[in-house]
Amino acid sequence: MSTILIIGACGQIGTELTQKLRNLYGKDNVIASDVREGNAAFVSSGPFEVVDALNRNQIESIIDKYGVTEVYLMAALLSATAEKNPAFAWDLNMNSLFHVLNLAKEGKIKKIFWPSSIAVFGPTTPKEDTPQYTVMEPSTVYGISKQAGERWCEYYNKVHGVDVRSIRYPGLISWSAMPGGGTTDYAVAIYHEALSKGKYTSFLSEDTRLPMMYMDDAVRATIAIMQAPTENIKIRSSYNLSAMDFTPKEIAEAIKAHIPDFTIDYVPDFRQKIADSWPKNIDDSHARNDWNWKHKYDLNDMTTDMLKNLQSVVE
Ligand code: AKB
Repeated sequence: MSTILIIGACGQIGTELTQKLRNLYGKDNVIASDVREGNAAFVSSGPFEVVDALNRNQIESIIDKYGVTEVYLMAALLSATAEKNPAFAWDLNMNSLFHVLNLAKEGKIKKIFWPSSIAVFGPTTPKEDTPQYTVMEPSTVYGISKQAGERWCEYYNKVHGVDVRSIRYPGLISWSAMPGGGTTDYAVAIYHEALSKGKYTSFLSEDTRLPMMYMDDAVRATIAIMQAPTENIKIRSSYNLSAMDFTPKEIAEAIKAHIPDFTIDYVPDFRQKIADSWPKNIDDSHARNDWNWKHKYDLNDMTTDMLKNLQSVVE
């Protein structure tokens, strides 16, 4: 039986991942942790510890306390925030990874999940159907840290036998927790503001196409790659993963099908340049072949589900 530690459990992915893992493995076998206490309901649904991802001793003492076998390292600074604080982004994104890789190398844990991102690609990468193996010259602080992290994951697997598994997440859309500091965050904010104000000002231009995924699919993929037999995980850097791609104009049209009076305008800011450096859509055939990945949600399914869930939270 696995005992799981989630570092960064109060973030956008961690919130839903923790609940799903607790349903699957039992609440006492899934230890949520974050640098500060999360909301009371979340913290009271199972064990919670305050853990700074940069403090190796703290991580190690929680591993010892609970007999942790698997770590999901979800703490990171995302693309927009990282541009504003490069030194801290590099420190957090790299050194938290080294801590868990080294703990695995020393035999303290058996398996690691570490998230990478479409941000590993850059302006010289082919933008359509971006292949698994291609030119990778990321031009953002976040992308550089994820690209370096991927190289270290593969190195620790090949040289030290560490069982580390990773996905290059596209932009993630969810209703239960807000994202923080990403370039794809507009695709979450737009639903909130469609319901609360009936209008939204996009910080990306109307035709900026990016790869995206509903959180339900992202959490399923994360658990699927961790549960797959070792021999199926043939890529130890990180897997391309894809579900849908759309522009701000297209997501606005999908919302208008439910809220006919909804309006959108466009005032691009510094995040436009980040988005312009990323792919429009992704070829994820390796994930589909190696561990049977299949997405469920397209733009219309996601829009229906997002609006239904957000409305029930507001009511
Ligand atoms: C971001 O926008 O920074 C993230 C990502 C694509 O990794 N959502």
